[in-house]
Amino acid sequence: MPESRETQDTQTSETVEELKLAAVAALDSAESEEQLEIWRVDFMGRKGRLTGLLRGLGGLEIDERKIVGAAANRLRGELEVLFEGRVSQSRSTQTPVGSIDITLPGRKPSLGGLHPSTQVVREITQAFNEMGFQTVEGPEVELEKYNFDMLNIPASHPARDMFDTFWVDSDTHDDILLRTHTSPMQARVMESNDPPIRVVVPGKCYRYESTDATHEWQFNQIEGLAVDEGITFADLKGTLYEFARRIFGPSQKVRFRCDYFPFVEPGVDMSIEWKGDWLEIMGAGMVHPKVLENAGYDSTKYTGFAFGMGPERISMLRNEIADIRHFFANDLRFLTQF
Ligand code: YSA
Repeated sequence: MPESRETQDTQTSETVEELKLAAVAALDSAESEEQLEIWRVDFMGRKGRLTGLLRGLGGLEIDERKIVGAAANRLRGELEVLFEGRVSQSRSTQTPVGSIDITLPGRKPSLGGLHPSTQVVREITQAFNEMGFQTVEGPEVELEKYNFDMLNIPASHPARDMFDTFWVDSDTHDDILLRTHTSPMQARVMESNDPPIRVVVPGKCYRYESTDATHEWQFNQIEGLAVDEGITFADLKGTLYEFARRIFGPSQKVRFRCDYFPFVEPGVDMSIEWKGDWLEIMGAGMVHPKVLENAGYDSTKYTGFAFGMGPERISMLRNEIADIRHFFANDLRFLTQF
């Protein structure tokens, strides 16, 4: 009868359930491999409690036998998994003295490495350090004043269009942005130091622009600034020739062409000869007198030169990397090649 079978099913599956509760509790309290083995024999062994339950199935009606048998077999599977888990947990947490196999060969621990951007940034800054430039760093979240105004780029200046800027939402300020270049550090360094100045400034920059093989929305730049009495354009060229020699090799040809940046006068870009072509690697020039004056320097007494380059682009040239987006895609197949 349906009613009595239902009652019987409930009773027998409760028995499986009771066994499950007892087995799980006993497994939880087993504290050593010996106790785990005792548990295995008690519950899963040939004369264990689960085997006893399965043997008792013979006395049940065929329908009941099917139901309880299926539940008991499911329980066997579950208990086997739990047991294996506890055994491997116990082996991984306990390394009893004497159980170490000293004949096993040593394994090399896997070490991380420096990101390719970090590598090229360090190489370039070190080259300038050896030429007497000190490395300084500055904020990536910057004030409009330093990123633009103090660099002779007032709000109305069309040169602001050169920089696609990420502005930072703030209830109290509308003048905070992610720096579009490392040049704001020219103003910050001059504002808080007297000449002579010779610094290089590596760091991340951000531009709200579409990405392609040579443009990322985040990238590094390395800024350079030298200010002193009597600094001329010859010092700029000599320093950058020496940089190219150190980074690209002794016979590297370079080319300077006129370029425009509001914070220099005159302004140039520098290209290197690469596989029969000229490739631009940085902007540079003599620091504009207004930029010197904005920082409180006497522009009749002091002159200076400055430059800004993209280290990822330089790494791309030297390592034949076709797409700048590899640098920040976080793919180990790329990163581990450096
Ligand atoms: C110019 C004169 C100075 O006296 C000092 C600095 C400068 C450079 C100026 N601040 C500037 O940012 N110029 S730039 O827009 O031409 O960028 C300089 C370098 O940064 C580029 O040559 C390029 O190597 C890199 N760069 C610019 N936008 C990039 C980028 N790299 C990757 N992705 C981008 N979206």
